[in-house]
Amino acid sequence: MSHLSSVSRRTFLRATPTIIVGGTVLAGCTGNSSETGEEGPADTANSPSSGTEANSSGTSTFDAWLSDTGNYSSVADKTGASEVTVSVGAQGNNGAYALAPPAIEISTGTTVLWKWTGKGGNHDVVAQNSSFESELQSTEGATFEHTFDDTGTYKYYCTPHRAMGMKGGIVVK
Ligand SMILES: [Cu+2]
Repeated sequence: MSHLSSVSRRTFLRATPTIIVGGTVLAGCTGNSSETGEEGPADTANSPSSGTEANSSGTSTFDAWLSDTGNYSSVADKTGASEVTVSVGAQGNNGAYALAPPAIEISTGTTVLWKWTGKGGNHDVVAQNSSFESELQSTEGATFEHTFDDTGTYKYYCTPHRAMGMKGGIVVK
């Protein structure tokens, strides 16, 4: 808030340079602006788009597949766990139309347990390569599981909400 007001005040002073009334106030203003950095509209600084390079392996694998998946930012490292739970019907994609976490990295032999939240209507989880496919379910607490014995990359989606971005990815190492 103070950030925004200092920016707009700065713009105001810049736009109307004749109104330099209080010399001390202006000095304080200038000090602030050099601290926070001079250029650019404030809103671009809050863009969540970057930061995908932090995860060295796996992350870029799903950048295209999950480009319209609202709650995807990186691949969650779940390697070493014998079972990993993914929420089906989690909040995201403008409703309860998300998988959470949407992208995970697991070890071979890991069982993924999808657990329905009961929200967002009917969901299923269907692998693009047909290696697994659940029923359409809507009941809270309903589950589906699949054990991944082979390494590889698995892309999957929810049939009714695929176009809304309800998609997921699993890397098996
Ligand atoms: Cu769905």
